[in-house]
Amino acid sequence: MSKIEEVKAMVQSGKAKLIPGLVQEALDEGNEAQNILQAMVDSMSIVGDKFSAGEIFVPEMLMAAKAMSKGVDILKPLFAGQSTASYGTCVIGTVAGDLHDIGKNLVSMMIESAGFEIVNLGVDVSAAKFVEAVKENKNVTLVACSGLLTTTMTAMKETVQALKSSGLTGFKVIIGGAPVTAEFAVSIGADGFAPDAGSAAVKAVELVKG
Ligand code: B1M
Repeated sequence: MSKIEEVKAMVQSGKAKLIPGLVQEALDEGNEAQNILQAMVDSMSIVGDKFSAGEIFVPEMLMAAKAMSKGVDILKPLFAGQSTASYGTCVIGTVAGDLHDIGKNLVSMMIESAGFEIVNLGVDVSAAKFVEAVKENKNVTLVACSGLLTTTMTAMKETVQALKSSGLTGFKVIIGGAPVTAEFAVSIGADGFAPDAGSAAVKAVELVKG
């Protein structure tokens, strides 16, 4: 089994302690950080499918998530600081009621590497907290909202509405996450949508540049 396949298998089985070493070994073998990341993303979709099929339960899903986060920690410095541009501050969070943060953290990492300062509000972030963060931080040019649950799409709508009716200006709102579509983004008044972390960074720059 190649190192990258080992990373994939160990993320799936939630072996968090083994992951940093394996990811480092995969890098040392000459694998691209992007390919290692993709292997871990693929693992999480397999985990999701097994959860849907009733083969695994929430604790296993949580362990796989912890394992992937450990792997992302090793890869993060390799994605950092690739841009010399400065596009202001991006406030990012997962919307109220939603605890999923791996995708949000990847989006944050890619937006940061595109040239934004990041204020990461974490998970289960209320609409009011997003608005407060725009008020409290300097030069906020972008607000990024992530959501993974169909049930929290209403929280995303409330967040976008709260931001747009706050009277605050100078920033754009981008949304994304597995159940989110471009049509949904338009329907709730968001300025942009992206299907994955890489395209979120591209869209972020496009929105802020105008
Ligand atoms: Co949850 N969960 N989960 N879960 N979980 C999903 C999302 C699910 C699809 C699994 C399934 O049923 N197949 C399902 C949602 C179904 C739905 O609503 N449509 C689900 C469910 C049901 C639940 C619970 C309700 C389970 C329960 O308790 N019975 C519960 C809800 C808890 C809550 O949030 N209130 C729950 C809990 C959890 C854990 C806590 C155990 C854990 C999360 C831990 C963590 O994040 N720290 C977890 C996990 C790990 C998953 C799966 C398996 C993996 C998610 C993940 O990290 N994917 C997931 C199944 C799946 O995704 N196939 C599942 C990898 C990540 C890189 O991808 O997050 O999609 P993703 O991010 C992508 C894109 O979506 C996009 O870019 C990212 C990278 O390219 N993106 C953006 C994300 N945010 C963006 C923002 C943008 C732009 C793009 O702009 C701002």
